[in-house]
Amino acid sequence: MRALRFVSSNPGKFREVREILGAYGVEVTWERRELPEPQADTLAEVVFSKLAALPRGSGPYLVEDSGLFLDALGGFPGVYSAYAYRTVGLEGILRLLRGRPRGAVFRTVAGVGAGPEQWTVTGATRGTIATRPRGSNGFGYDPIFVPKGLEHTFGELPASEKNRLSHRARAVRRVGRRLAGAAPLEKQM
Ligand code: ITT
Repeated sequence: MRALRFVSSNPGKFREVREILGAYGVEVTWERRELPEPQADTLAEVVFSKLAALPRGSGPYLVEDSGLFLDALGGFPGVYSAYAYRTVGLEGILRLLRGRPRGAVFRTVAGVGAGPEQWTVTGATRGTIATRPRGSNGFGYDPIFVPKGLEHTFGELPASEKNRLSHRARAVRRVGRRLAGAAPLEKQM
């Protein structure tokens, strides 16, 4: 079995990632910490900064960065989603969207760092923003995000359903497929 150390401050992300990669025979352990996130314009830049902050001597590591991109606001909050969540919160986002089109995309960039080797994959899920928060499953923006084709928010769906459809699941399954097709990742010296 291959193993990855997932570095993130977010327990909800860890639960999802562990479940998804388990299906590929990849065991995920969690290093709970916040990696430095520079001010950056793209999720990929943030992911490469996170990978660069990890010690070379251990790993292999998995990190990811995600964001909610609102059509009506030119993609805001996007890479600033954590900041927007902490400051204006779900209610603030709902206020910003009043009277505006409600389309949105959730995006994830996931990165694997194994010594000198670093690579990223992406995943996205299209949907709409609900008019009020609904459901208490998941975390973050889940109570207001309705994936395309469904009527329920991620907050109302069971974890298994979010893991079938989510931006993170799509990115992390790509990690799983790539690892499954690759030679075992050596523990880096
Ligand atoms: P890290 O330590 O891994 O960076 P974080 O929670 O700071 O964890 P992000 O910067 O990637 O993660 O997340 C940006 C914001 O978007 C943050 O407020 C998250 O709660 C939220 N978010 C990320 N993925 C989400 C998801 O699948 N569903 C709902 N909200 C999500």
